Amino acid sequence: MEARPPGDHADLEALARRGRLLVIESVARAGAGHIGGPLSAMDLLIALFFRVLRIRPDEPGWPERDRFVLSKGHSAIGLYAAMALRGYFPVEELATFDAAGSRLQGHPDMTRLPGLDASTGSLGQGLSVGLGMAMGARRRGLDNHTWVLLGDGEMQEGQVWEAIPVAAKYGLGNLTAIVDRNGMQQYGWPLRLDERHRGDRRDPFGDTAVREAFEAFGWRVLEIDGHEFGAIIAACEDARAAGTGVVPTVILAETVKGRGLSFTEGAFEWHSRVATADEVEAARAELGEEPA
Ligand SMILES: Cc1ncc(C[n+]2csc(CCOP(=O)(O)OP(=O)(O)O)c2C)c(N)n1
Repeated sequence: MEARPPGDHADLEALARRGRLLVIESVARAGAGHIGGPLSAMDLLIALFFRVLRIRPDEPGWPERDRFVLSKGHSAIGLYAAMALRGYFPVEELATFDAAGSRLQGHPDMTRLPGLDASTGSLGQGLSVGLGMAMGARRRGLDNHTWVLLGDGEMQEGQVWEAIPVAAKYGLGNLTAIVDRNGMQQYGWPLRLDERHRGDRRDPFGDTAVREAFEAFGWRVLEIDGHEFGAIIAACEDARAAGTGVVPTVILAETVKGRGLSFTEGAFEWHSRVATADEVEAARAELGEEPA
């Protein structure tokens, strides 16, 4: 195989395209599920599972592994696609997504699928779970890192704002939150994309308020393009390097809801929608069917 120039992430881009198609196909087969959130997070998930997380897919319970919590649990199919591509289980098993008895439930169930560190789906809880993991790792002298992926709509949940100061108080530099900042949530309530709210200081989730709030609570904030693999990996390396310190890191990742397909990008109705047979074909045409 030809060596790739440094900074070239063609392999990750191909994996992300494959992951996005698996999301569309799996949700279509199940007849239910989420699309917009899994697609906005796919580049983050691929970067994490292929470049960042210290994991052993063939030994999912390895005690020294990094911990990963998908706090925005409704994006489970995106996580399953990344895990399957990484070798946790056969890609074919994605065909059981959301079926009765499947290990791949509509929201992640850690009691069923080895490799999941948390059961999630009720928004707002994952950062608290992750901070407990990070605290436990400190107490046991582990040098692993805990990563929590949140939605920007999810940032409205009160429990998130309890976990943020507690993580700083306990000096958990080994904890990193990543916010998938796609600017949309379920029914289209605009966080930032609506001009009426842009720069509006009464909107606590406006352009700069989330950054300032994290900083006020003593976190270090990195802002990146959440679809640019080089930026994602660099930010995560930076966060890991801070792991022995006492300041937790948040990575605010600018993303596009439904990213990767012309007809799902920025479209609220694709938050939770099932592709028709024609739309699945259109997705195959756009994303390509070649194996990653
Ligand atoms: C506590 C709770 N309330 C409501 C829901 C239903 N719900 C699922 S996804 C979602 C919107 C989440 O928006 P965001 O966090 O921005 O996720 P993304 O846009 O990345 O999909 C809502 C309200 C839930 N899962 N949990």
